[in-house]
Parts: sequence; structure tokens; C-alpha cells
Amino acid sequence: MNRDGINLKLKSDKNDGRLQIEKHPCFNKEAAELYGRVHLPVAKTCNISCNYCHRDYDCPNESRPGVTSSLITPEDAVRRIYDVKKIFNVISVAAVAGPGDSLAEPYDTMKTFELVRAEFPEVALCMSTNGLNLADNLTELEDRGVKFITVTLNAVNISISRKIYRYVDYKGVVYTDKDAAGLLLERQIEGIGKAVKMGFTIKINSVLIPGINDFHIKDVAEKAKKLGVYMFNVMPMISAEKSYFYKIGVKGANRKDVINITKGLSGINVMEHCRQCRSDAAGPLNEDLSKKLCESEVDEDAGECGLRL
Ligand code: CLF
Ligand code: SF4
Repeated sequence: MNRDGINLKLKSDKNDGRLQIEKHPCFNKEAAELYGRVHLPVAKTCNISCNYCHRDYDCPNESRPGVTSSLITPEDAVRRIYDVKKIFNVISVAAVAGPGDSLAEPYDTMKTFELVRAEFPEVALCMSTNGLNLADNLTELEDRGVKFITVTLNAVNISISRKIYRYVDYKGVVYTDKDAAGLLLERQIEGIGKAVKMGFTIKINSVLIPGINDFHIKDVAEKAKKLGVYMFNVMPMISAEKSYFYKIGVKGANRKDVINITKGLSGINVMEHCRQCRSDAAGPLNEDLSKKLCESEVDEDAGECGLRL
């Protein structure tokens, strides 16, 4: 039992993991036709600074750039799943994917997984992260029954990644330039390697940044293969307005660029159906119900769109 009295011993066997992949709309394209996911925007802060990000918006590592989702509490997250299921009942996955980094301040993320697992044991748990704090939190995630983790890995070479990140804040110490890039890469590789060994199903997201890492994406895919990652997803950068890259004129990418860069990749599952969804996205991948949910929610104590700020 944890301090809130919730039984954390809910680990299931390996077959359960396979069954969950079959029903995960991101890890299995066919499942996207049948099943939906709910994002629970409980992660408010971030511990790194990506040059394509502006923190007025959701984390673009997993979300649609330029979109702002309201924060909710872990308790609201459970209510949100009930509300979504009233509109679309076939929810197979609940995930924390922002609006900041899920593990920058892990308490609310962990609490959300505990509450959701206790209330909806049939729903698989998923999370995305920049990977800085992943290795430190894997046991906690395993204890809460999380099965799927996405790590954003944009480069496996320090001279490239120092162009992408301005700083990294690890355990209260702020690192910049090549120190930031080196530390982040080390922590990402350690976290991914450990997570694979522990039996988590891992996806890597790489943000395609023209002129910065486009020629390097194949090296990231090779590293992902070596680490035993299940799926590789390349997302075109759409530079957030007011972000550093936007200001210095680094151009965004598009789906065509992604197709050109990923077409020769083999030996790893390449995701082709990512929707770069919001950190409060809900329902099937091809039909975000978050707006509909907004319109249908009638909780007068709640803030805009039924989400407590
Ligand atoms: Fe969400 Fe991501 Fe889990 Fe899917 S999304 S945390 S793995 S449940 Fe899916 Fe959305 Fe693409 Fe992400 S379509 S942005 S890949
Ligand atoms: Fe922004 Fe990067 Fe943090 Fe995501 S991980 S919120 S993109 S700084």
C-alpha cells in the first residue's frame, strides 16, 4: 500500500502487455480504428528547455504545437475519463503527456496513475517524457502498472543536441551548452535501456528539425534499434511562435519531409499515423473529442471546459 492507501501491487504478466499493444491506438495502427486514448494534462512544469518550445503552449515533444491545454488535478483526471467514456466508450489507454514534462515533478503524474489504475484497471497506462528523470522513476512507474513510455530523443550526438537544448535542470543544478546536451543524452540512454530491460514497451519520438538534425535521424533510429525500442516516431517540427528557433528563423518541417527521411528505415516499427495530439486529447486518434467534452461538461465549480486551473 502507498501512503494514500491504494494498493500498488497491480502488476500483470507479460501476456497482458502483448494484449495491451493490440489495443493501443498509437503502438498499433489497426487499433487506432477501434480504440481511443485519453490524455490527462496533470504535468505542469518542465526541467529542460528545447529551442522549438514556448512554455505558453503544450510540450511539442508529444503534442500539437501552439495549443494550450488547461491543467487538471489527479482527482479530475478520473472524472475526465468517466466524462470521455460517456461520449466514446472504447477507451483502451490513459496517458500523461504534458502540458509540461510528466516527470519534472512526478508527484501528480504518479498520483494520477494510482487513481486511474484503481478505478479503471482495464485501461492501459502510458506516459511521455523528455527522459531526463526517467531512470530515477522507473520503479515507481512499474509499481503503478504503467506499460508504455515514449521518450523524445532528437539526437544521439552532443554536437547536434547542444543546438537543440538551451538548458537542463537536473536535481537543482542548471547545465547549459554541451554539459546540458551530454547530461540529457546520458540520462535518456540510461532511462531507455533500463526501461526496456524492465519490460516497458518503449516508443521514441524524434522531432525533425530542418538543418539541425534531419541528416541525423537515421542515427537516432539505429540507436533505438540497439536499445530494443519497440517503435520509432518522427514528428515534423512546427516551431512554436515566440520559441527560440522561431525567432532565429529555423524553418519547420512537414509530413512529406518525415516520409522522405523514414522511408529507408528497417528493423524497427516506424509509426506513420501520429496526430501530434494535444496534451488533453481524448477519444480516437482521428477525432479529438476534447472540444466536444468542453461543450458537454456542466460542472459549475470547474474552470473553462470543465478543467480546474
Ligand atoms: Fe498519448 Fe503518446 Fe501514449 Fe499515444 S499519443 S502519450 S503514445 S497515448 Fe499517439 Fe498522439 Fe502521436 Fe503521441 S498520436 S502524439 S504518438
Ligand atoms: Fe518544452 Fe522541451 Fe519541456 Fe517539452 S520537454 S515542455 S518541448 S522544453
